[in-house]
Amino acid sequence: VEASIPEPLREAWRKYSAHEFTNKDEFERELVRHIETTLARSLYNCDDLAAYSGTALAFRDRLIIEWNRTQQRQTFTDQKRVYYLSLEFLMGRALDNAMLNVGMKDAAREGLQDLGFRIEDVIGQEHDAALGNGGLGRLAACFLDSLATLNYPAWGYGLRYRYGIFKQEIVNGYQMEVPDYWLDNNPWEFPRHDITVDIQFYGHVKKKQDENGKLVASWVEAEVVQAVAYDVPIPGYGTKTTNNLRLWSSKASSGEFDFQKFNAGDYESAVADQQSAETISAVLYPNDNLERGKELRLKQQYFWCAASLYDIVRRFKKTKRAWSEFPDQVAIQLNDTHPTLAIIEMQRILIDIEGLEWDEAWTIVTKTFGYTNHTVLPEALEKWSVPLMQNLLPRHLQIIYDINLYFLQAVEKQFPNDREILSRVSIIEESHPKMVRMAYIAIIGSHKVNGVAELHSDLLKSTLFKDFVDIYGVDRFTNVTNGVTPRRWLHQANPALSSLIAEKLGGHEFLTDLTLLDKLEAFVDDKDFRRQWAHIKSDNKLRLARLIKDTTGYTVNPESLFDIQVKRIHEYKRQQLNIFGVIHRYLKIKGMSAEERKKVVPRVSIFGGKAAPGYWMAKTIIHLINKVAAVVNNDSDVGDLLKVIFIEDYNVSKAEIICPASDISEHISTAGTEGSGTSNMKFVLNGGLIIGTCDGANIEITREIGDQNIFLFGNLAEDVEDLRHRHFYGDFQLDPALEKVFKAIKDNMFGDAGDFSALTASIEEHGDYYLVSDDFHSYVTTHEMVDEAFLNKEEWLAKSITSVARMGFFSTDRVINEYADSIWNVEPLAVKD
Ligand code: CGF
Repeated sequence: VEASIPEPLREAWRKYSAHEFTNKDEFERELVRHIETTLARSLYNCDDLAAYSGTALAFRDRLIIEWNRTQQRQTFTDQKRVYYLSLEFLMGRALDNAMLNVGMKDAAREGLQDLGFRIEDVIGQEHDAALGNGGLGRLAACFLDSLATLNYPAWGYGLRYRYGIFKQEIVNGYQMEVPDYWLDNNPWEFPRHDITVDIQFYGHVKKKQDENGKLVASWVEAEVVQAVAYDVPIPGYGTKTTNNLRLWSSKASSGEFDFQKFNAGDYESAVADQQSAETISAVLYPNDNLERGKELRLKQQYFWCAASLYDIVRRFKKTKRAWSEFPDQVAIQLNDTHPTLAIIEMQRILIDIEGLEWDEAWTIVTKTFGYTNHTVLPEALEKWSVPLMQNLLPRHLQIIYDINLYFLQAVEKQFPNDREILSRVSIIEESHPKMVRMAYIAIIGSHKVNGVAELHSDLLKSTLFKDFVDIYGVDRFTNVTNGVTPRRWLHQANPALSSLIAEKLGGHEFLTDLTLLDKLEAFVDDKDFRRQWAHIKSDNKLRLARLIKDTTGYTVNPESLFDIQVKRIHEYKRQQLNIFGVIHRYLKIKGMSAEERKKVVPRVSIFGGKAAPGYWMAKTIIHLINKVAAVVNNDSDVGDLLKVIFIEDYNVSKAEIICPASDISEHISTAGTEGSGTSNMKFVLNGGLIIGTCDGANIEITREIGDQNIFLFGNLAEDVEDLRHRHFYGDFQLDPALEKVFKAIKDNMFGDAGDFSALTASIEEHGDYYLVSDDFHSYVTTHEMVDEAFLNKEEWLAKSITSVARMGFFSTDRVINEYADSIWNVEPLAVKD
């Protein structure tokens, strides 16, 4: 490509090519230029928001220059690329991250100061890009950061929702949902009106003969919606690599509106088509770990898969390689089953459009795809009804039936005397209506399937996907334990700690090789270092105390033990266990003498997280937390000994303030239910200890940091089934301490008991599926150990430092390298300065 452009032309382009600013003065020039020309503001009317926009535009220019170069490099070297398909990318704010990743934050700080602005105020103007629900979406965002930092040729593909996850408001203790329109003032995306794809829905399938007389299927009389690309540059840290996140937006394909209808005076229905097309990418479904089978969701999934695959195939076809080389050039990772239709779409493209034979096509497909499973929760496993699929995607349903037929034939050959296995592993569930099991397609159509923590991957192999292990062998199933990016979750969220570590280790290399943190252990006994470490934690607690004051009005004492649980609200994550524990503590304090109270370790119990709008039990838990807060926080008898805080609208930018401020954080899911968890990693990386169950990545965190540095409690995964079984047959006794908690609730101590009866009944009357009562005793006694340990400040500090020093394993850089080696078979691209 390069050689085809004549040298004089190249020379002229080189001469006038845009350049990045490289110092404070150049940054200021760019900033003022954008404020005056792009934003039409001036010295006299530039507020913080305009300063933010100007700064973001200046940095965006920098990113896009490197983005262009990266894309050219990737095209010219023609190496294998990775495509990460995720319906969620929970990016948070971009400006601070961009400044740090390109290494220009200090220049920006000084430049802004020269012009009369404080960098913190400017950064604080940015709206979070909240295109995700929780862990799965945030993991995808961390992956993008690591892929760019490690110079992998990689693209993310997602949907450009007009509304991200809703904003949560707490009104009278209840969660209210408010739409989050985040696109105003978003300088980080580039609309690509030249990159559009027509996507079909509905219609029917006709068989026709091609020019060679072969019968091929063709999908006809379908409705067409247009996908428009929006590109978001993803800068790596300390590298020139800037990768691309391509988000698709939907639009009516027939132009603005139907002119015939318009001319006939039917203006409303003329724009209706356009509106219905735009609905596809309008809103992120706000469920975490729950699938509901709504048609619009299936439309979203196909729209995004088809547009992304069209793009990937178009790029491949430009190289003029043979189709058999596709898997050598392309690795596609499915983030959960949401993009499973991409497997079917790829097969359709190869057989219906490109004319390949079935087997040849299927070999290419299975070599290309990898599938990551994030959960064993049955309610999260996607199934689509056959009639729905038949109507919306008639050709895809045929292909699914064919895949199933060939697959079941092979299974039958392999297990000739086992009829049962056929119905167990069939893609089609024989229910009313019949359902398509998406996870099975994802397994059958991929060459590797991975879970996200060791326990989770083991459970997949021994329960959910056991039959498939028997069919394909164990090698198809692997584990890649999750991580977090240390750039955002240490360097950006906790700059003081990052500097202190850099000072001790002689530089910031640990940010790209987190295993270097182990050198910190040498300083555990260094008095001065400990003092600074403790000081940073106090400052971070003060910062959180200010956020709490500003958002809830409550004053908390930063000397207290900060006990934090922030994540989606879900019964399996057991915020109910936590709030019952808080009530237990409250009742205990109330019953103490003045003398006994002197020994109580003051505590602030902090909660945050959103409940899916239709998840009534989760909303009840939020309500209870807020009602308990109202009582406890206004009880002068208790004072600072206990405070309860619910932080409204928990999101990525709040997490950046919350994670560095914990003394202890809670990761207390019923054993065997949490895929991995990633906030556990963020908290420990910032020097907080954790209380947790033997679940998800808690187990590997324990292995790395040592069991003396973590507070584990509760039943083990292997005991859960038996306990549930016993409850089911009536063998259940409410824990006596929990009974007292329930009595307080029923006595209307926290408002109308009727509001919480479903919650208490789920435990004492309906089998306690999440084992709250079974774990209650060990939970509260472990909390007593936490209090005890907190009193010994020096010991606590040693635990905190040692834990951070041993967290090297949990970087997404390690995670991405594992995916690259064991699943994608891709190499990083050499980048020269
Ligand atoms: O994915 C989760 C999260 N809730 O989004 N799953 N899903 N679906 C798991 O529950 C977490 O345990 C996991 O850390 C996360 C990312 O793999």
